Amino acid sequence: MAGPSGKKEKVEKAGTSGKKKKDVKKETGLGLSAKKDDNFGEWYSEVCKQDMIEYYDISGCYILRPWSMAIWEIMQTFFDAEIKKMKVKNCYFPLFVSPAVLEKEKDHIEGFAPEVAWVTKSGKSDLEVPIAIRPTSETVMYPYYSKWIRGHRDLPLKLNQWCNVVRWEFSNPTPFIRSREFLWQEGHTAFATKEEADTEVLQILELYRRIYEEYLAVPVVKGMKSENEKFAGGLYTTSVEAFIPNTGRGVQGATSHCLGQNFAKMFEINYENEKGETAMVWQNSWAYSTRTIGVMIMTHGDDKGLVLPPKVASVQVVVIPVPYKDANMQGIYDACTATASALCEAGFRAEEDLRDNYSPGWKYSDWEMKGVPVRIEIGPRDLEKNQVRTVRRDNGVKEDIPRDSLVEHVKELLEKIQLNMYEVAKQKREACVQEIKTWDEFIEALNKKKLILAPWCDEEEVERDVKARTKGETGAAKTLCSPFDQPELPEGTLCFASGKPAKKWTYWGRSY
Ligand code: 87F
Repeated sequence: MAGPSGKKEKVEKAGTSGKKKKDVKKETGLGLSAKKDDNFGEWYSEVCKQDMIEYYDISGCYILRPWSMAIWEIMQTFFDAEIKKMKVKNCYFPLFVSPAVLEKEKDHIEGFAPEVAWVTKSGKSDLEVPIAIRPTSETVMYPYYSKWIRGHRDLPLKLNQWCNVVRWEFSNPTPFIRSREFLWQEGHTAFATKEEADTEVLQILELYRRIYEEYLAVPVVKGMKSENEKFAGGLYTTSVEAFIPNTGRGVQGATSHCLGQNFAKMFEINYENEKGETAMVWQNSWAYSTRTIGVMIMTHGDDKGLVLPPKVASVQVVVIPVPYKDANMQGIYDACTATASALCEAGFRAEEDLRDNYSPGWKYSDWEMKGVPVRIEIGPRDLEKNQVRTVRRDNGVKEDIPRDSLVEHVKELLEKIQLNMYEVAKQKREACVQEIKTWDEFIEALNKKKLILAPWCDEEEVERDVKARTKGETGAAKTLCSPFDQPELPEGTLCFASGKPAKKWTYWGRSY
């Protein structure tokens, strides 16, 4: 199975190199060797490898370990319940696509063709017809939409599937952010009217905003993609865009497309309306993927490792005994177990760490690396005073709290952490936003890794020109989105790149 493009693959080292050094680190609990501000790429890969990801012997493919899969499942539970409220139903279509179906919508597939992976053999014999692996499911699903939609009573049709897709990318793979196989949900809906489709596009986009801001504590901008950056097969594309200050790169967080009637034409998705006439449906498609987890790690992680927002952490509180010589060991251990149980009963995800082959200090570093939002320590003095000590992962603040107010206190603490992580991330992003007016200011801001907000004439040719003029080792600058929340655009404002009258404010930057 490989892309038919014939390009030579860059071989990514599997996670075995430098293993000795890392093992020693793990044993001593010394933590990460790379610093987030010094070597972001190395830092990110180290943090991921600690608990979230295992590297695999196929470049661009990663094992999702329980620590990251749990985060995916929490987001999935939220989103799945929300779309069910919108009457979207889950389904499952096959992984394989026949070439005839895949290539039915030529314009849409053309630009993507080099990334499509093909199965060409079974055992040693060549397949009569090679079979593609889905990179997305428009062409897989829409022939059946054509079959299932007959009359206006069959509309709207709203389906979603949770699945994996494969895109054989050649630019450098990055865990969660750019992998050749990834998990996502893809929603595909069909309506009688454009108005219904337009409304749903924004409802879904709002759910994506909530996943990022309320669950992952990552601030995003909602907006419209440019003509160059939209999904070519559709009418318009909306997205949520995040920004990584350390690299100065934007990252598309999720997309919600209005497909218009392009696919309906291609796949003949027609129905008989109330007047007995044949009409074409209006369609949307929308997706978010495991990329969300990568954006979260990049946003919040620090030199000690992961920092998990409480709402998605599979362990929100870890309780660690701090035994001293001659202390009442059993009493301390029992208090730890009782504390974790009380928290679990109150609906939190809590665990005690009673491993007797590690020191408390080692355990502190270990759980800090894993990003658990709150650590509770219980030592002899705490036992005596009927209190516990809480330590926040996000800012290190310690507090002694009476055991009889444990549950209320932890509830408040987790809420505070969730909010604070969002606020801190938002401040860091805001500090990177730079409004510019001229080309020189644009280039200066780009070199300073800013998130650029610029007045733009909204012409495809001009965006292509900006890309060409900024092409370099670190990739060209492009539009991220035009925010729905537009600052005032004074009359007579000119486009920073073309000098023509500006039509809107648009975010620009390099991106993932
Ligand atoms: C790669 C290979 C083949 C992206 C691809 O965003 C086809 C494609 O169609 C392709 N990479 N796309 C665009 C996907 C559009 C759309 N699909 C449904 C979404 C949301 C979910």
